[in-house]
Amino acid sequence: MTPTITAFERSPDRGKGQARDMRVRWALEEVGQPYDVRLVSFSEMKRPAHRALQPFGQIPTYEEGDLALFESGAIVFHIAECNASLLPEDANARARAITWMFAALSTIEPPILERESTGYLERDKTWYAERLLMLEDRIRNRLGDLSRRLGKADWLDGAFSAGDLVMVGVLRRLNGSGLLEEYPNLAAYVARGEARPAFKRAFDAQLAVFTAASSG
Ligand code: GTB
Repeated sequence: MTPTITAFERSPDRGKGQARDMRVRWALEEVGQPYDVRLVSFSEMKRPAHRALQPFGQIPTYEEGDLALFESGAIVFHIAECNASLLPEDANARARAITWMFAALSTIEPPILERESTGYLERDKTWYAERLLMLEDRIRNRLGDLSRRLGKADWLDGAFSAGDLVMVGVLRRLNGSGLLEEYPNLAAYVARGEARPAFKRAFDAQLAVFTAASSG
């Protein structure tokens, strides 16, 4: 059964692949699963029909037969569980790959999101510059630890896994901040992820949505 995901009708990032449907698209491309996309506007996202799928009125969602999921991490996990190739078969290696998905979402992403939201919401405050420096140092703490753990390896734990997919998706949110470039092995890690054919297909698909909306 072909799953249907939701994505922004017009992504605020202008097709840079920062919205979280990108991670889901990438996972689907990695496992070779065709999918449909239902585009939603900001107002549609807040209506009861969409909230029945996503209680917080956000994208992405995932529908497959009777199953409806939200939370990009849970969706990527589901895709990885249903298809070989994104999670190792060995039980311990599989558990470690899942651990990296959680680490990406609950240890690395929060300070990155905090920095982003201060940029949107607190830019006019007298203490903005000071807070930004503090938040960037928090991110550096996490990136430093991650960089040491990755070392010279290509991926976090052996072969590319859903853990890497989610981690690269999270680290990409630093694009344009200059922070990632302070850790050359992490910058190279993200570039390796972005060079994967499945990433490119997913990226192009979400960019095509933005391009079509802009030219229409
Ligand atoms: N924890 C949820 C998940 O992982 O699925 C978070 C989902 C989420 O934040 N969705 C955002 C959304 O629907 C889009 S991805 N926002 C609309 C709303 O809350 O009303 C976050 C996002 C949005 C825009 C950019 N950008 O423009 O760069 C980047 C990321």
